[in-house]
Amino acid sequence: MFRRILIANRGEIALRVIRTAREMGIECVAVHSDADRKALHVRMAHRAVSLGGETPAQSYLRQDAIIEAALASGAEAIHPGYGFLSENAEFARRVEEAGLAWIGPPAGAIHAMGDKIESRRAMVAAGVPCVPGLTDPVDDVAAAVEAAEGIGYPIAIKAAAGGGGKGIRVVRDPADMESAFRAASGEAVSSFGDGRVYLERYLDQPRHVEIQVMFDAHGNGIHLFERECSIQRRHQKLVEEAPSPVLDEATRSAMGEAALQAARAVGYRGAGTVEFLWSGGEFFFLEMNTRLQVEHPITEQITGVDLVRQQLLVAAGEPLALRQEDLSIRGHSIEVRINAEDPTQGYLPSTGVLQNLRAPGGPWVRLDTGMYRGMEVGLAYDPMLGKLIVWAPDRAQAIERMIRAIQEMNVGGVRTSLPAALTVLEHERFRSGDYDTHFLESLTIAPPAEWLSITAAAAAIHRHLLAQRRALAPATADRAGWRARGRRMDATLRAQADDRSGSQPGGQA
Ligand code: MV4
Repeated sequence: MFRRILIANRGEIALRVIRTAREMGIECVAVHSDADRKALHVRMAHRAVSLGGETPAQSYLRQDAIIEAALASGAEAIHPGYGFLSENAEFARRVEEAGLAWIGPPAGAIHAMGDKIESRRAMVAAGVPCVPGLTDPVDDVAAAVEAAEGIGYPIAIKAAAGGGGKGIRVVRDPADMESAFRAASGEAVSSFGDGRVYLERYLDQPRHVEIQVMFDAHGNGIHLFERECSIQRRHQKLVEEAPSPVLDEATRSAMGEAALQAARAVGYRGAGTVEFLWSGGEFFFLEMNTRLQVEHPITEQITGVDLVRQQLLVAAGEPLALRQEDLSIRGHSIEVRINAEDPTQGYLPSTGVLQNLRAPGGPWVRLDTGMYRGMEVGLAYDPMLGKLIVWAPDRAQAIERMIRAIQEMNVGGVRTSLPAALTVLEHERFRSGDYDTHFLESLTIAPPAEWLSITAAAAAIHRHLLAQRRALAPATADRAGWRARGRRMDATLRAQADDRSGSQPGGQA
C-alpha cells in the first residue's frame, strides 16, 4: 500500500479521502489555492503545498504544478476527487508517465467514455441497452430528418463531446429539425470545439438511476447497486437516495450486469458510475462517469463498503477482496447537498462569511463538509459546501430522519439549498416515490421565516417577548396554544428559529 498520497482537490471530497487514508496509515499531501489557505483539507493533511492563485485555473487545474508537488513531497499516488482534473485523460496519463499511481481509471477508459458517440458505439457492441438512435454523427439537416424517421419522434439531438447535461435539443416535429440541428451543432462547436452531433429517441419523463461499480487491475469487477438521482435542477442534483424506489430485484440485477458489461467494454479499473435513464420499467445506458461521485456516501451507507478504501486498494494493485455474492442492500440512505445558493431566488449563488454553524447529530447521521466558522464563501468555486447523509432501516424512516437532521442543522452567513431539500422531502410526490427528472423544477420554494429580513427581526423580538411573558405566566394554557400550531412547532424548533435569526449565540459546528 502507498505510504503517502497527494489529493488534487479541495473541500469536502479532499477531507473524505484524507479520512480513509488516515485510517489506512497513509500520509496525505494537500494542495491548495491562496483562497484556501485556511481550509480544513489543508489543516487535516499531513502536509500542504500551496499552488497559489484564487481561481481553479490558477490552482487546482495546474497539472504540472500538481505533479511536481507530488514528486517533491514524496507522494506515490494522486487522488483527483471529483470535478477539476478527475476526468481529464491527459492528466491521468501524465501522472502515470511521471511514475506516480493514478487513483482512478485508465486514461483510455476516461477518454472512451468522454466521447458520447464512441461510448455509445462501444455499449451497443457490448450488448448494453441503449436508447434507440444512431452510433454515427449526422452531418446535415437532411440526414437528421431522414434518420429521425427511422428512430421515431420525439428526437434528442446530442453533442458527441457533451455529457453531464450540456448540448441537448429536443425535436417533436420534423418542421423544427432544421433550427434545432443548427442550434445544437452551433452550441457543440462553441462549448466543446467539436460540432459533431447525433440523434436518439427522446424519453419524456425519465428517471435517472445510476449504478456504482468498482474494478481492480486484474479484471475483477463488482457493482454496488443503484442510486436514484432524479431530484435535480439544470443537471445539478439536490437529493439522492439508495436504493431507488422503482427498481424491482430483476431490474436491479439486470441493470447491475449491464453496468459491469459497460465498464468491462472500456477496460475499466477503479470506482465508476454507469448512468441509466429509466422509463416505464425499461432502462437505457446514458453515460459513464469515470470518477468517484459526490453522492457515493449513500452507496457506502447501504452496502457498508468504504469506496475510497477500495479505490486505494485497487490503485495499489490489490485484487478486489469483495465478491458480488457478499454484497447486499441494507436499509435506505438519503443525501442532500448543501449549496450556497438561494432556492427562493432561482437558486442564485449566495456569498458571505459562515457563522452560527450547527451540525446535526444522532444515530446514522453523517455530515461531509469543509465548512468552518469564518469561512468565506465566494464565487470562485463550486457552491456545494457539503452533504448531509442519513441512513435508516427503511425509506419512510430515512425521510423522517433527514427532515429532522435538516431542521436541526444551521448554516448562517449565506443562504443554502436546505429549504429546497426540505420541501422535496415533505412533498407527497417524493414520499410516494413517484417522481422524475422534472419534479424539482416544478417546485417553488417558500423562504423560511428567518429569511424574511425585517419581518424576521420583528418576529424574533416578538418571540423573545412571548418567551419572557411565558416565563412569568402559568404554563398550562400556553402549552396548549403551541400544540394547536402543529406537531412540528415544538420547543426545539422554536429555539432553532431563534437561533437562525441571530437572537441567540448559537452553537458552532
Ligand atoms: C436524454 C433524455 C431523454 N432522452 N436522452 C441530460 C444529461 C445528458 N447527458 C443526457 N440527458 C438526458 N438525455 C434521451 N434520449 C433526458 C436527459 C435529461 C436528464 C437526464 C438525467 C438526469 C436529468 C436530466 C434532465 C433533463 C434531461
